[in-house]
This record gives sequence, structure tokens and C-alpha cells, in this order.
Amino acid sequence: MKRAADALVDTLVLHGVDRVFCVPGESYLAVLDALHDCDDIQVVSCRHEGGAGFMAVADAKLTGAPGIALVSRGPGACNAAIAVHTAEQDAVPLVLFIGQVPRADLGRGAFQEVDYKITFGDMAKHVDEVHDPKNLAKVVAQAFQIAQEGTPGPVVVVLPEDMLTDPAEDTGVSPMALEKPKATDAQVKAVAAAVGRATRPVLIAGGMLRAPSARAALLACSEAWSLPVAASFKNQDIFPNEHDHFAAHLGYGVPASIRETLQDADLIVAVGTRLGDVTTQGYLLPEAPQPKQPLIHVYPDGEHLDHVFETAQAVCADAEDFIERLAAITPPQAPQGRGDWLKRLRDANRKMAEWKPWSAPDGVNFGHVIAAFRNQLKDDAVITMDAGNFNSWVHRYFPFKPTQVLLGAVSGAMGLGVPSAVAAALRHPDRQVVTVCGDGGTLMTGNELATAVQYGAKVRIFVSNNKSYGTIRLHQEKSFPGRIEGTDLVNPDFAKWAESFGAKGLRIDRAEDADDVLKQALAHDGPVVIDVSASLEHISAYTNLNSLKPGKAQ
Ligand SMILES: Cc1ncc(C[n+]2csc(CCOP(=O)(O)OP(=O)(O)O)c2C)c(N)n1
Repeated sequence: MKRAADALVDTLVLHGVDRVFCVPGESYLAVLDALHDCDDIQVVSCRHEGGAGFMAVADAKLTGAPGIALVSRGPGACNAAIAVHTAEQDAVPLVLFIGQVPRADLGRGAFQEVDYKITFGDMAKHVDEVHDPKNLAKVVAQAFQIAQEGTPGPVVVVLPEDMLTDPAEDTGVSPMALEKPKATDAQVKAVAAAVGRATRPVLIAGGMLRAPSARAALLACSEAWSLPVAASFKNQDIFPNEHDHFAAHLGYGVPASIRETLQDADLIVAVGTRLGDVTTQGYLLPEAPQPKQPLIHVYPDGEHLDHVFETAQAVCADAEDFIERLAAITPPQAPQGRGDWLKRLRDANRKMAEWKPWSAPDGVNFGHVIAAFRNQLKDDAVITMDAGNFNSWVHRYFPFKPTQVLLGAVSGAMGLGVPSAVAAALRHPDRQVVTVCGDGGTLMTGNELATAVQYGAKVRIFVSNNKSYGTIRLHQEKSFPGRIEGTDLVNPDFAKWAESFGAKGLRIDRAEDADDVLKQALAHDGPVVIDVSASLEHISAYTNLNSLKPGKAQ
């Protein structure tokens, strides 16, 4: 006799799931029991549900398919909430399974009982609590469908523990058809005509062009149409950064010169992005609600079109299909001035990205670590990042190739760095996987180093150890100069900390050692943590503490 839990696992297999991330709980023992007999799915048991959830989000970004996390009720679910939020903000398909109290106890305030429809109602696309075991497999298949259609995102499936052991009529349910809206030929032609007429167009490319085939189509489209491309927040890797058509990565800290140049565009074509506040540089690119130039917005979910911005052409369509079809049209002769426009953008971007070794008075300028990355990372390396100011060095000085992968959180969640690296190293054991983290973020989810050791994930974790929640320190210096509160940190020696997990620990105490230490880290056959004595004075790639002192010119 099949139990509901077996039907759930059969359905996962039918959906091609080969790995799930979990922290076990007594509330879903039957699912673990069903997984015990399943050779197709690896169970990666993590040290915190935030870590498990982040790994599932990262895995989804890497595969394009929903990431799967399993967590226990109440406390486990609360710990996993950060991943649900990140999946929503990053538009990543995630299916989160949560154990639940037995059906008879629901509504009685039972041990660890939570109403997940209320708790996750604001973050998840859909929350379903399954009471009839015969429905479970279908609900799981629907969860996969909902997580992927339109704007991808998180779906929560709640599993009362007694339901899981009841007999299920169904075994697994196969994947349901996914609706991919397509632009009409007339819509593609209208966009082509607008791009062909524009002197200063810019294409803002979003995460829905993350798949390798979409990256190739984007490059082909940009080259065919002489279209400069700006990557949306945290999607810097989808277009070759050293290409003449690369205009910018629209993250934090974009210099005013680049932003102002982009604002001079006479047409914005946004494809596969929701145009959030970071990508639009605070709703200025385009300007909300009335853009200064015509806005063409292509996105597969009508809810995000013509809503914040007045849109000249709103096209509800799959981003990759749209870009492929635009690339296939033969463009007219580009208007005079297009070449100058491309050069203006290219020059501004190259000036910003030019690395000049730079020494700090109080530690290692983190740019030296990134310079070592430039020298040694292979064309298919995966770089993951936590949230914090150390990221500015990566975004500014690492020229991504579209064969490389950048995993970061649009949600700005600290804690993604180490777990995402573990997920990447498991998914791509033959590729170099490095992560950059702050000392703050490392100790939020760095315990997943134990998961890396347990499952043999070859992660290289670079800790920018500036003894500060630096990002917030920078905000303090700007808003409340000299009044430092709550941002100083006292840290362990991260190299010794690593060794205590059974990983290798290395240190970068001098900028000139960065290349050699990276070489050692990449050569090691196992997880490595590199404690970088990072300068606090050089708090970001765009500014330093001294220049923020009152009276100093910015
Ligand atoms: C989970 C979470 N908590 C708090 C914040 C707010 N926050 C953003 S950056 C930051 C400091 C990051 O410090 P660290 O990891 O040391 O990196 P640094 O900024 O010093 O480079 C904080 C606390 C956040 N984004 N995410």
C-alpha cells in the first residue's frame, strides 16, 4: 500500500527532482521514510532551515527548475522564511514542504502549530495545506506549476503528519503543462521598429534571461541590433561584461556618471525583469510613474506590466522567446549617433571597472582578492555572494562572462553566501565554486560549512573580515556621523574556525598574498575558508571612511 508520503516522493521523481535540502523534523518523518527508499533523490541534511532554504533557492537558479526544501513545523518553518522571501524577491521557483500538527489538533493551539496561510500568505505565491491524502500528489504537481508560471516564486505545501501515513489512491502525478505567454508577431515587429528608430536605446536584461540559451539569445540580439545591455540587479553575469555593448550592472553604488548617461537614453527596453527600485536606481531609470523616454516592458506576468511605470508597449511574454524572435529580425541601418551612444556607455563603464592596485592603511583592500579572481577563475566558475559592502568589489572589478554564474540575492538577504556555494558545488562538482561573504554574513549561515564537509562540497569561502557590519556602518557614517552603535564585531579566527569543521583554513593578511592563497585554495580537494584581514577604511569599492567625515568632499 502506498502512503501519501510515497505519492509525494513519486511525484518529486516524476518532476525530475534529484536533490532536496532539509532539516529533519518529527512532523514529516514519513516523507523522510519514503525518501529512504528512493534512489533518485539525494537528501542533503543541513544545519539550519535558512541554510536549507537558501540552498534550494540557489539550486533553482542553477537548474531553472524549482528548488526543494523540507522543514519541520513552527520553528523550522520560521527559520525557512528567509528563503521564501528571497524566492519571492528574486523570482525563483521554490517548493517548501512543511510538516504540520496532526489534522485532529489543528486549531487547538497544538505544540508548534502555525497557520501557514497567514504566515506565508504575503510572501508565497500559494500556500496549500493538504488534509486529504488522495490529493497530495496533485497538490504537489500544482505547486510545481504555480512556482514556475508567470513570475516564478515560492509555493508552500503544508503536510499534517498523520495525513502522510494514510493510504493514497494516486501514486505520483506527472508535471502539468506550463503556460508560456508568447508575444504576437505584431508586438515583436513593433518593438523592432522602435529599437530601429532609436538613437540612444538601452536594453535592461533581467533574471528571466538567466538560462544559458537565453544568454546566448541576448548576446545575439544585442549584436544584431547594436543594442547596449544593462544587467538588472544581481544578474551581472548574463551578458559579457567586457563586450563593447555592456552598459552597466544596475546594482548599488552605480556612479552618478553612468546613471546619468543611461538616463539620457531615448528608449528603454526592459526584458525579463520586474524593474524594482535597485535596478531602476530608485525609480529613475526609467523614472516612475512617467518615464522620460518610451518604455517597452516585456515580462511574462501581466500584473507587473504598466503598473508602476507608464509603459509605451507592455508585452506579456516569455523573455527568452521574445529576445530570440527580436534577434531573428534583420535590423535596418542604425540611426546616426548610435555608435557614439555605445561608445559613451562603454567608456563610462570601462572607466569605472578599471582596477588599479590600491593599498589600505588598516588591512587588505578587498579589490586585491577580486584581482586574484580575475587572474585565476575559469570561464565556467561559479561565484556566489552574501549581502554586504564587500560585494561592491565583485560588481565593480570582476568582469563576468556569461559562461560563469553569479548567485546573489536580489532580496539583499544576508546568509545566502555559504549555503548557495554548497548548493553550487554539489550541482557542479567539477567547476570552481567561490563565495564572498562578510564577517557578519559568514556567521549567520556559515555553519553550513559542516554540510559542505559532510557532503564533500568543494566550496572556497572568502571572508571579508573587517570586524564590522560594514554596510550599516557606512549608512551610520552618512546619516549619523561618528555615532557608531551596534556595528562593531569581534570575530573568531575564521581559518581556525574552518579547521575545527574539518575544512582547510587559510589567511590573507597582505594584499600581495591574494594570488598565492587563491591558488592554494583552488588546489585543495575539499572546502576551504580564507580569512581576509579586510580594510574597514576601504569600506566599499566606491568610497572610504575618511572621505565620509563631515566637511570632506564626497
Ligand atoms: C538577514 C539580514 N539581516 C540584516 C540585514 C541588514 N544588513 C545589510 S548589510 C549588513 C551588514 C553586512 O555586514 P558584513 O557581512 O560584515 O559585510 P560588510 O558590509 O561589512 O562588507 C546588514 C546587517 C540584511 N540585509 N539581511
